Amino acid sequence: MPSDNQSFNYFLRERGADWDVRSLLYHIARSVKYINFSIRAGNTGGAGTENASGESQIAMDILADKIISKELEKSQLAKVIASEEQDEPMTFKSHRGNYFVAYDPLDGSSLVDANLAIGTIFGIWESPEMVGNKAGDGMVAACYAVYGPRITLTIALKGKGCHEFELNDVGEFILTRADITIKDDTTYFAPGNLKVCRENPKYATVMQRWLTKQSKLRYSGGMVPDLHHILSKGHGIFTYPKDKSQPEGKLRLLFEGAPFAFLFNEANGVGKNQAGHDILDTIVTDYHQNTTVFIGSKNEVKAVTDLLA
Ligand code: P6P
Repeated sequence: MPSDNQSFNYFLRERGADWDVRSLLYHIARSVKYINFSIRAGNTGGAGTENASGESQIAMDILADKIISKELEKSQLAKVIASEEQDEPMTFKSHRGNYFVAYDPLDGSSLVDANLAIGTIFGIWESPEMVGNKAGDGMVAACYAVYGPRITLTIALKGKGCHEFELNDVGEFILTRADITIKDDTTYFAPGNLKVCRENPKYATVMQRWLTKQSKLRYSGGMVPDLHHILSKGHGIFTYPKDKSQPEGKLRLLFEGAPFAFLFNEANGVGKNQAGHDILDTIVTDYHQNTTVFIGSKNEVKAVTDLLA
């Protein structure tokens, strides 16, 4: 159990996190606080624009993106940053650090007008040379925020586990769960892209498996709270297969798949694609490339990707 009131910074120092990574995470935590305020005060209306993936943006997508890019600029440690909401990465030549940070500023933002939980996702790599390498090469940390009844920030550091912090009433992130571990089997499922059952009977077989097992459905349409549910309960599976209109899948490799695969690997879970390969072994060809996503309890992910093979 974590000791009382262990602050974000104290915990990272105690776990021996690299100073620069701690500093980047400090700025990320600050951006999460500002985004949280903007969600509670901001308008949920559309911005009339689209992001690089052709998804319509709401005003908060753009505000969250600005908040994060400003904080990462202040850190002086990110040489290149890439946002799901921007076509091209941003380079800061004068920065002393050489890190690459990819982020999804407000994942599931279309759910905010329904007052459902949404989130922000970050991946941190030690250098900006990404194209041609595996998505997991040089990845040093990943984290995500959930804006729900509680504001949580869950982080994973390479080889140092996966840990949850909660924003308290004086604006500090305090440790709530250290060394989160995912069990190998599960009775929860979060099935994305259900329309695939019609074009791929094997996906229908997967649904039948879960109904036969009398597993419990836990799916909100927001990847961040849906995956946080798995880390919170200690077991589960989240699936998002490809379909004819999205042959590489819908979710983005650098902004969603790789950060969550990294987090779940650090929590003894797995993050695979539909072929059953580790998402982190995917070769990066484009900042906005897509991936299929099968994340959670390792035995369940294996059973499901075997059924889809
Ligand atoms: P669908 C949200 O737009 C998102 O990118 C993920 O957060 C979520 O898992 C997925 O799309 C939901 O997709 O097809 O169910 O709307």
